[in-house]
Amino acid sequence: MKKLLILLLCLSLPVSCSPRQPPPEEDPPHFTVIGVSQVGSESGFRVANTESMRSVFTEEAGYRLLFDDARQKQENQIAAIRKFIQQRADYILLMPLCVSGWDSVLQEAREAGIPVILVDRTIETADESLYAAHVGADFQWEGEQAAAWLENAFQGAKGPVNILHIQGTLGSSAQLGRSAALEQAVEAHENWNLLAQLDGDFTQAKSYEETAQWLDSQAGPPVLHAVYCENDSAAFGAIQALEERGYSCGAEGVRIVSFDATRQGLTYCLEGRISLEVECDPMMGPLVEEVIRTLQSGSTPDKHYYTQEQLFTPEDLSRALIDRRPY
Ligand code: GZL
Ligand code: ZN
Repeated sequence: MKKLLILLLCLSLPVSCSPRQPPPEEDPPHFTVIGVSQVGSESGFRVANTESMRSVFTEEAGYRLLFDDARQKQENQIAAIRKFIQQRADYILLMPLCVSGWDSVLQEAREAGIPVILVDRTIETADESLYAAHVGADFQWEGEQAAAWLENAFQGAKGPVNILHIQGTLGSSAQLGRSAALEQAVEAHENWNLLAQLDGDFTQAKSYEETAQWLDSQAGPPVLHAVYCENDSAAFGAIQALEERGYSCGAEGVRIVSFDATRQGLTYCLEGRISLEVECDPMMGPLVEEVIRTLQSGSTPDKHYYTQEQLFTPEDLSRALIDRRPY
């Protein structure tokens, strides 16, 4: 009887009948998920800017990058931000194509508790709390450097200084800043004539097309003293259209000023075809990571982190210097 009782007792005890559980998997590494909404791949600057993000936010460094190329359309950027919210990104990097139309989607990101960092370009909003920080350039400052160089180049010119203006993507903060600087300088010099403002959309193809069409639409070949190109891609397109029509670009001919200072732009400058390059540094990955680290530590980052930039003229350049540059 006693044996029966003991047997019944054993049977009633809870026992694990499955084989021994393996030790709990160490939990998968925690990645910081970064959603990146990039403008597109319209220029050498943009390609380098993307490369800078990819080289900083690697899996080895503990990041998972969700990357979207908006192909120059704001609605694609808005859709990408909504996707990053659904994917519960930890941070969103936005390179905003243009300055307006962001408030509602940035409110959705704020409601989801996801900090947004503006990279490269910035936005116009009444509510600056919609973004944690902006890392990029001061485009008005860049334009003012170019305008000051033109002022110096045409110092004491008695007759008219005829300027052709090839603008970047209309409504982008880069175009607005660089255009405002030129327009203010034209206002300040009564002998400067802004012959035309063409929309080159920051691409070589559109800038070439617009410049060629404008030149061919004039009664005779216009007398040009300077072409203000709002990025290197625009300069390459404008120079191609000008040289095809017999213009010489350089100190003895049409002064071309350009922005970005990509290796190709600096090569044109070394050759003298571009007279002034205003650098626009795309390598913002490390600065953006600094902002993320500040946020992760619970501190409040500065609102603006400006890239440091320099100017180049042919005399400043050598092949070796250009080859050493990262983009
Ligand atoms: C400026 C950037 C501009 C570049 C162009 O920081 O937004 O956009 O100057 C690019 O090359 O298209
Ligand atoms: Zn810049």
